[in-house]
Amino acid sequence: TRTPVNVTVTGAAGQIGYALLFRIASGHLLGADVPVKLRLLEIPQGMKAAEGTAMELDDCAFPLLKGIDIFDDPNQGFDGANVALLVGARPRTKGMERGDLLSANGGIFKPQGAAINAHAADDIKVLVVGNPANTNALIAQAAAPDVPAERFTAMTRLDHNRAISQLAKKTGADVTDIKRLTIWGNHSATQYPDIFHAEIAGKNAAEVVGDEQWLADTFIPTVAKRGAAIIEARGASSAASAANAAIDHVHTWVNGTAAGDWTSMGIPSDGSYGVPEGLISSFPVTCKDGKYEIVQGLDINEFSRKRIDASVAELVEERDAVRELGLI
Ligand code: NAX
Repeated sequence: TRTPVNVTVTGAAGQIGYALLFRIASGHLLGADVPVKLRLLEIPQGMKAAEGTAMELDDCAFPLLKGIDIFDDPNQGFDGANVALLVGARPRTKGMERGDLLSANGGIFKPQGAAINAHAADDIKVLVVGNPANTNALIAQAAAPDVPAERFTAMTRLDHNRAISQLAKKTGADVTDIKRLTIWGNHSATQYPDIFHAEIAGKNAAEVVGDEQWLADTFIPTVAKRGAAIIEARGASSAASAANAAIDHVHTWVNGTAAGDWTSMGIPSDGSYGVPEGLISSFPVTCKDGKYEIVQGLDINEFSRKRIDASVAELVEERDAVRELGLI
């Protein structure tokens, strides 16, 4: 029998948390043979609702779930964590300036990074879901100097999955026929979903589509603004699809990408593709044995170059702003 893996989830009482926890407990995060212990981290006002969710988790009698603990202290919440999903964040409210948003989130992600540094297991892997995800990941990482920087990642898998689905709809292909799609840059409206290296049933996706106008005017904005469209339709932001993407991100990181395919993850740049070193930006990556590598050698055309550069410029601005606020 395997030792249970400790999975910490912040924002456990929120809507993504509610969609996420049951799938972690049923084995979708790490595998059908991997027992897990859940550590739920909330703020004091969220504790009671988190307890209610824990009661429901109990009521599922999940064979793989070996324990649930609930905390409002990050030092306890991250104690012994092997995987940390940082979902809880401060949303942007009406009239909030970007600086206010960044400093409110700094107040969450800086202490959480410090708690991870001090208390998490040596093999800790961190996924930041809470927005602004890339920059929150940068803040947490900067507060955890003893943890290898590459263990801090930000979620662009929802964007990746959205792009696959839109492309499948456009071309009549099955989602499983689509490979090698890439989200570049920031998880924001400036993100760039790139199909120039993607394949549909082995054929180049851009050639199958054959319509640059559709790419520029429909595909890219539909993917980039999908979050807003969901809010408009549902009256609440994406939750089950975001939880699903978080499951996919960690599952792929731990268990690997399929041969001939890759995925998109927000990861610290090593300078590849002209993205300044240290920025947490989305790249095409392959995963193997619990590690990821940036796919190298892709030819970046002019259409792609200017869009990648624009999203990366936004990441630079966010980094400079949090630097100025003393958060990194
Ligand atoms: P909710 O507001 O439903 O839940 C957030 C939960 O976090 C609340 O229960 C709150 O009490 C808790 N929380 C706040 N501060 C905390 C702290 N310091 N420690 C622990 N818990 C804390 O939001 P939800 O819809 O679940 O969304 C969570 C985050 O995901 C938001 O920041 C949202 O913007 C972000 N998203 C990111 C996506 C991505 O693709 N990267 C997509 C979906 C989603 O919009």
